[in-house]
Amino acid sequence: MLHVAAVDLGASSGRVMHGMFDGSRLELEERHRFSTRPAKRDGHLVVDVDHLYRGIQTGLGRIACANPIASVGIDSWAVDFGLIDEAGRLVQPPRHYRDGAHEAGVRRAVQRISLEDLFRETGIQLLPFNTVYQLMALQEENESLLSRSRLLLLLPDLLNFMLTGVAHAEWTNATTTQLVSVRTKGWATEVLERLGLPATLFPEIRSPGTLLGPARHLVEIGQPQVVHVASHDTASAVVAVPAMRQPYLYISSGTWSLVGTVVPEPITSDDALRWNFSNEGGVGHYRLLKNVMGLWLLQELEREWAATGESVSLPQMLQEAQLAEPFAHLFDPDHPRFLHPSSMTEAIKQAVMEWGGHPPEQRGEMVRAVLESLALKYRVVVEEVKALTGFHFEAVHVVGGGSQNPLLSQWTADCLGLPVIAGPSEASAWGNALMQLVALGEISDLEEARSLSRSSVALRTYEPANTASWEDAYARFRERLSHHPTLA
Ligand code: ADP
Ligand code: LRH
Repeated sequence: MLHVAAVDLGASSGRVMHGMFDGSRLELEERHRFSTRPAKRDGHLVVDVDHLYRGIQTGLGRIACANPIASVGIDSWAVDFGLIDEAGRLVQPPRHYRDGAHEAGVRRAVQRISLEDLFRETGIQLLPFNTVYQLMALQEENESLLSRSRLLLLLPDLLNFMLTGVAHAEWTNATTTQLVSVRTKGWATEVLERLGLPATLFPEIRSPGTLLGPARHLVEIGQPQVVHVASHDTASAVVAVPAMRQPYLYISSGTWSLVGTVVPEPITSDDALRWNFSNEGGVGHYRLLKNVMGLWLLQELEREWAATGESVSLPQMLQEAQLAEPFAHLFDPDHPRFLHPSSMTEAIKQAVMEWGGHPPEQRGEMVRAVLESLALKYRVVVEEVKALTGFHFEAVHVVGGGSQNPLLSQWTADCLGLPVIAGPSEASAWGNALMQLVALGEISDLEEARSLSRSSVALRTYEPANTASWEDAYARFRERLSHHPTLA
């Protein structure tokens, strides 16, 4: 039996999964889970790197006490990074992408390069927290910060560096910086120059599925090999999509919902620019997708209710939502106000009212509003994906924690008029473990990985029903979107 450790740092929780491969079947079991929510320092939201590192050590220790770990792979949410000085230390705690300070970076960037040029060169959608804008904001705040920095390491690269002492940039996550060229597939040097960002900050890019080196700082657990997996969590999730054939449609459903397909080459057409699509690097493909705000909306509502003593379980929330009136409080879940509102409850009410609706008051109404609006927004994005690619889809694969939400899965099927194939719920960890097997030479390629994921995970199918009323709601949703367009 081969034992691997898949560390998946999702935007709400981090988990260390124990992968067990017997040559034909892969099993994954959770050994440790910890929060990845940002900390607050000096008025900013920051990534608590020490907390993440300790969580990783604890999880690895739990696997290693019973089994020798052959390899470790780390994936995480995209775009966030640490700046390292000459001594290999962080120059300051990495900012978290939900920190409000990045907006200034967008303004600074567009003074130097047009958003259109940036998109055509990188193929990445405008999200105000992309690494490029975070860097521009830091540069504006503190001119000396970048000159004191020797290297920029995205979060998984930073943690790999802490384990091994080796500094690389893994390809899939590097593309989310909006600083990798779709033409050369290396760092976009002309863009860096126009933005005044030092090219020396950016380490050599390495492909997923390659060995990085031994975890020399983990002597107590035998210094396992560290592998470059697809270190962007969404890229790892796409590796594990259990699709039988191309083209396939997926929704990676967690804190965010990433809705898209895979394409052999980036699509940077006028429509892709207008609709704000991304072409993120994948394993042997590009991931043509768009960010939808996702279950973050629900997570924040849960948190706010719990803070007022109204603690309620997810199944109960879903039951209440099912009893609420359909399509009564629709809104665009991608309005920038939802990125980090002081009150999610108030932000949703405001958005519903701006669309001419009555604000939801009851918990069930609120949850129903969120889930229906997400399903309708998925449909908007799916129609755009179809228009961009000319692809025809027969089903949609929903992976990630959200694939365990039966109501959202059913409504997604109803709204898209397509069967939803739900699972795996820990897709990023699966993709992570599978790429370790590729790097170790245990399996040969992505196709084999995909069929291993198909045969090892229980999937659930939701057939579309009630499509006529969803069709109606979609027409109304589109009309309101066109009257109240929001960026992205
Ligand atoms: P991330 O990787 O971004 O941290 P996950 O993929 O773990 O997120 O998804 C977390 C979300 O999945 C939760 O916020 C919750 O809405 C949903 N989820 C997780 N478990 C369940 C469950 N058993 N039933 C319904 N929804 C669930
Ligand atoms: C999902 C994700 C997504 C990014 C966001 C910052 O966890 O990686 O793909 O856009 O986090």
